[in-house]
Amino acid sequence: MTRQTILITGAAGGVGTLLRPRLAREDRTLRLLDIVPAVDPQPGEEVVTGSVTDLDTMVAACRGVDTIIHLGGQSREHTIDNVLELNVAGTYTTLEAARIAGVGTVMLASSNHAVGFSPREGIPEGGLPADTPARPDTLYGLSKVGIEAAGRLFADRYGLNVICVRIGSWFPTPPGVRGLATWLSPDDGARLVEACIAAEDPGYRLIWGISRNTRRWFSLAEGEAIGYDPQDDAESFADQLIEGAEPDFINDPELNRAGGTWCEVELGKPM
Ligand code: 15L
Repeated sequence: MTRQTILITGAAGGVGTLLRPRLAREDRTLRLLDIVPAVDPQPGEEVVTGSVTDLDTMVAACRGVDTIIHLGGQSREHTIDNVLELNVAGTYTTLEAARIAGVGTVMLASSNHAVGFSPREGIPEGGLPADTPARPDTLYGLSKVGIEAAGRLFADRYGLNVICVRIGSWFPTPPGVRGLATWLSPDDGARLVEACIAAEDPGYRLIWGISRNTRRWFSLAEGEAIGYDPQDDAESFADQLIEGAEPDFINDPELNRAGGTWCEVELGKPM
């Protein structure tokens, strides 16, 4: 088998740090790009320091790359200038570099906050579809809609394979009761990335990035269609997370919209 090269942007962040050991393979190079150097590089890892907004840096980083896992950018609510620059322009630059360098597939980290105002009420059996129309809850969510649109543009114009993952809550453990529905475990996150790497000519896709949570209300079908088979369930944390009455995912406004409390935060105020 020929050696694979995977470029991870935002590799020094929380998700990149969870992914690195889980994606390590003898026949694979992980190229780790971030504005600060990724710590403690292991055999098979290459460290690149630079910004996803710089085209020259990105074209150089994309050389010989099979798949890009694009995590780099702003991960919280921030000013409009900040999220447009880091997320929309940063993703455009990453896609343009992928095109120039002939990269096969780009996985884009979108977010549940691109559709954060979607209500739990009235969703079809099987869950909220992964291609639910944009309903951003924040400027951050708006920038994630822009990321998805940038991916669509490059797929339609140039035939680039682009998989946008509307990530739920990708953390070591579910963050609070909402996480019982939205959690993406570290191991399932790696399974999802492996499915994106293995997908042959997927074209443009939107999928949800969550685990097989008992209380999920987001569809897994679109992820399963590219081979994602999540094994973890936030339910194993339910006893720790639920204090008192059972949570009401149908009526509680903190739980029954995809974005949870992000629907109420002050727009443009850095978190
Ligand atoms: C996101 O998109 C954020 O990047 C992350 O920090 C979490 O807040 C996550 O969504 C979530 O909704 O739990």
